[in-house]
Amino acid sequence: MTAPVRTRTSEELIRAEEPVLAHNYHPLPVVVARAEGAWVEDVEGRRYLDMLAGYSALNFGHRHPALIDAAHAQLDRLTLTSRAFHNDRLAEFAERLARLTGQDMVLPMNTGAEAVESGIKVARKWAYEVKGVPADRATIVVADGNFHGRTTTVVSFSTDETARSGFGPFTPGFRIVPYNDLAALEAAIDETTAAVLIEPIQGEAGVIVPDDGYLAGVRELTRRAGCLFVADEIQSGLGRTGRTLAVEHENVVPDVVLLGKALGGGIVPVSAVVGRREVLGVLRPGEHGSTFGGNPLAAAVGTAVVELLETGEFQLRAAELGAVLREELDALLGRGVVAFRARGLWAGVDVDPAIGTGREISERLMREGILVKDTHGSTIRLAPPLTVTEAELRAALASLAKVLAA
Ligand code: IF1
Repeated sequence: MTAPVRTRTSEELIRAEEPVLAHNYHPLPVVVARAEGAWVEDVEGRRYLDMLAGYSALNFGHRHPALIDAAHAQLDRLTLTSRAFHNDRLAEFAERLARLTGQDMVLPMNTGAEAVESGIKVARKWAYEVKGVPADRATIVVADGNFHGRTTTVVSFSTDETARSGFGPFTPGFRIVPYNDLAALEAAIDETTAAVLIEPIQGEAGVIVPDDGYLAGVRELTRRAGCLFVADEIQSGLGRTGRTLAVEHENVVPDVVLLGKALGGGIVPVSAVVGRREVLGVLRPGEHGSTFGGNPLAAAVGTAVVELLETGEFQLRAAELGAVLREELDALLGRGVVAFRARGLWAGVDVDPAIGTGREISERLMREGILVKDTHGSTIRLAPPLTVTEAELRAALASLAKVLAA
């Protein structure tokens, strides 16, 4: 890699952001300048093991050669057409993504929040046109503690006051029930219900893995009630949990699956709504769209991502290394770790609050050369690239042990 012209230090760059960059984040004080695989390097050349992987947008690591090659090749040929015209990359992307996820049709979008918005629109339209819900009466049932993005409609049904407060008035038509509670879900569904929208594992809430049988129960309830099961796999999907989709752990096939993050290979934003023909088939020309959705560069990278997942090797790695992660975290129980939840290469770790907040632990880990991100309170989340080696993973957990013991 060629070194960029160095004009400012990390400290100077952090200070330079303050007056010109909206303060909607509070990043760890590390300024990343280069990255490869599971490793990132800051402006001064310090190296860190990336145990966050861009919130799972980097499931295949930084700059995976196959993905970079696909992007380079496409950059040299065609990058954007808009959907006013066809492009020669989109058919293959849709065919292979639908096959990978066991669905019929694909609606390509860009960001996760857009996929969620699109899923909501499609579910509502399906409710009016197929189910026969009276106009403008459709409801969507969601879970307490959800995280589905930042748009005004999506924060309308958030239960996180920080994410919501100050952004009203909100979009109506949502009912919130406790997560992992089938009885509450059943009680909330009625003849106006278009869909149940949930994360198969709640990420932002702290990697909350529902009880065995919950996802199968949601499938059964929605089938019986004649409403859609929409699974937000934007964070849980594409290999992270040891399967292509987290719903596969319960052999569940939702009516609609929302994908994002890793679908763009850590290169470009690529998201998609994938679903049954009966559902996505309700959209007709002009009713929904996006300037960038399905662009040839996104389709080329997305196809290369699907190709990596078609081999099954990343899902297998996530499952095998997930066992290592679980073993290492088990050993920390009572040694600074109060509790943890894990599936595949993804864990939410509750640290003894007496040791520090999640933020403080994250800062101490940063000084040990390990990058993680806190979530609420004293919880940190671990989600390394699926390309991480067992030795790197164990080293990261050894650093966590050291920080917790200090
Ligand atoms: C932020 C968390 C991760 C998601 C699920 C949709 C979206 C997300 C299940 C929207 C996005 C993000 C976005 C980022 C932080 C982040 C996050 F901490 F909030 F929970 F990943 F861990 N569905 N997740 O997790 O996707 O529009 O961002 O592409 O908003 O600060 P997006």
